[in-house]
Amino acid sequence: MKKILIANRGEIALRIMRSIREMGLKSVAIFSEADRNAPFVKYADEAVCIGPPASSESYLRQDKIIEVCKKLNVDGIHPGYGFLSENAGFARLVKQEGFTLIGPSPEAMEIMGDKLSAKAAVKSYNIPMVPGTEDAIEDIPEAKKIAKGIGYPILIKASAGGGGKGMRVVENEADFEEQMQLAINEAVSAFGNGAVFIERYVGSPRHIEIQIMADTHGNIVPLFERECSIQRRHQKVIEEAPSSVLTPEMRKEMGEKACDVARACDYVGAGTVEFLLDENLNFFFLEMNTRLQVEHPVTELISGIDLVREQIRVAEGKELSFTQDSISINGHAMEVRVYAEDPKNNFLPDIGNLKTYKAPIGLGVRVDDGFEEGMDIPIYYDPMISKLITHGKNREEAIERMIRAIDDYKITGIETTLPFCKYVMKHEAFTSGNFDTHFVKDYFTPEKLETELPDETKEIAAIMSAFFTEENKKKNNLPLAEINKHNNWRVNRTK
Ligand code: MV4
Repeated sequence: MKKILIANRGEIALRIMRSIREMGLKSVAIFSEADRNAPFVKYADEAVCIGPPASSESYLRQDKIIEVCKKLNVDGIHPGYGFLSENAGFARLVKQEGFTLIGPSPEAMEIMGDKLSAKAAVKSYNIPMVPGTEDAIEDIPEAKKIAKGIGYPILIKASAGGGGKGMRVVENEADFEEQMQLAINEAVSAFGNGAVFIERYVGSPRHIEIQIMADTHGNIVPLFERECSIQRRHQKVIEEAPSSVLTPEMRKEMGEKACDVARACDYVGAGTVEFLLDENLNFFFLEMNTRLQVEHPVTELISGIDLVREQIRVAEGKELSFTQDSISINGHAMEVRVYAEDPKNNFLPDIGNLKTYKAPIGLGVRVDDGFEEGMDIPIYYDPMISKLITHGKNREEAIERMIRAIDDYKITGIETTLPFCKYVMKHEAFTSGNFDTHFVKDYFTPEKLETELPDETKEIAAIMSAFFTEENKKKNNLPLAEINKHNNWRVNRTK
């Protein structure tokens, strides 16, 4: 491949282009009218505007993307995450038109895109799964019998769902019928597919996922785990690698099972196998994500492997550049997602202008962002501004570095989730490693965030303090040093 089109925007488009450039290849950006001045557009070797701001008229326009590929002699397409990245129809179209999709086959996307078909595909591989039904439930009395057998509480999940959409907890048999009907209705309206199934409800799980890489020569290698339990409404907020609870034995076992899941769908490229971990550290396969994930940088930092470079190599038919024996975990990495959301106001999106934007730098700090100072955050897309990632020799150092980097990150003009992330970094449940997916609900309220005074208020306070110091000095005729002994304004104004 010589030229790759990135069918995405923002930080991930930029991140992909950096690897493309390092490999001596050319990049093509597509962009919407809302992204005309975005850094990823300027960074690309070529860039084409493909439509108005709405995703449905730009980043999701399969026909226009193919048109650009033909016109600019593109060889491969990298879909990033979101948008068309897990769209089997798009993967098929790309192939038909003679281009290479940097990702797995349409068939693998299809199998893993449906939870029941994923379970069926891995059945012969002896993958641990939460006890539940293998098929969609249709008959209510029959389903009630199964639920009773599993034991309440149970969870109803939509087969076409994922990332937590279309899930309902049922506490007892009396609620079953109503909840099942609601789940089916929700699944029909959200996914156009009413298939739902039952699982035992794991009450306090941790979310642990395994990154895998597979090539077309039959090599599949697990690149260790990521711990993603700190999330809010199924939106991950903090991710890290490695997990502080996995033993080397569990890591090996989960890695092997993740490779089996990949094998079950002839997976090629970078993929992620999600597991739930219960209170007793039993793990269960949940689903497989057939794309490069938002949180991939933590894996890159602990493994030293450029996942995008490997994706491109694999798409070219090359072998993975590493083997299981050649890789090991180096230190600890932590990622926080910086959203344009106000944690003091129920995480309401706070899009607007980035009046000040200064990203932190220094040893062990990586920022994957897609904005510059003075830019507007568009209302049309996900409100993620950047990902702040730190690397240290151990977890403690990665956390210390994260707190420093959060303090060094200067953003004004909009509220961000940075203060919330700092709160988590300092919380005992987090630092001890003793937390689950309920962390935010259990430990966070807006009052937990110290209210930082606006800069103008601090300036006024400093001026007033200086003024009265002078006044006092005149009145009392005291030397300034004597007054300042009792006056801490210089110190206090920065608090
Ligand atoms: C579960 C579960 C408890 N028991 N399955 C949510 C996202 C989707 N991938 C699966 N999810 C869950 N499945 C059983 N049988 C709890 C969750 C869950 C969750 C999982 C991972 C991370 C955050 C979560 C938040 C709420 C619920």
